[in-house]
Amino acid sequence: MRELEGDHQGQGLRIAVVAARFNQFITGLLLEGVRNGLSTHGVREEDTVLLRVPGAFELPLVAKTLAGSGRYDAVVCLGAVIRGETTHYDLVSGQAASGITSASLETQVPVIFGVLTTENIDQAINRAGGKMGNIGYDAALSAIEMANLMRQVRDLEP
Ligand code: INI
Repeated sequence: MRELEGDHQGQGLRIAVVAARFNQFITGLLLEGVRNGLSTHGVREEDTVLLRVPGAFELPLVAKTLAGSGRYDAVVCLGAVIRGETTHYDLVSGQAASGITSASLETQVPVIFGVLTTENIDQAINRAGGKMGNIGYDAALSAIEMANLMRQVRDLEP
């Protein structure tokens, strides 16, 4: 059976990043992880763009517009929704997740879910460069891998 997999070579890829300002002390750390993941895998600074939105709820609109523009190979969404901090945690995190999924499916461009949804601040810190790694870095690698896989998917013979 033929097997296809995206690699982590980012040379020539154009990547857009959308970052929520809400809980910026966490999303700023996620952004550092994304920058690190992209640059260490060959994505050039001039092939990237960063857009900031108020909160995770606003990520899908900007992500979908970028993905549908035809200018980017992948879009990375960054946010931090912390249950202890909000009564509408489920609403914000659920809408962010379903909106990001729709943005990707409707444009056929990878839109990566780099949104932390945690019970408390400590869990968020642990996943934003702490003992559990940095999901921003992981999101950057997912963006590169998916962009490269989708190129192969589009090139498949009928
Ligand atoms: N936005 C977040 O990104 N994380 C949160 O934890 C959060 N809380 O706690 O409410 C949050 N709310 C703001 C929301 O994303 C929108 O910006 C706001 O509702 C305006 O549409």
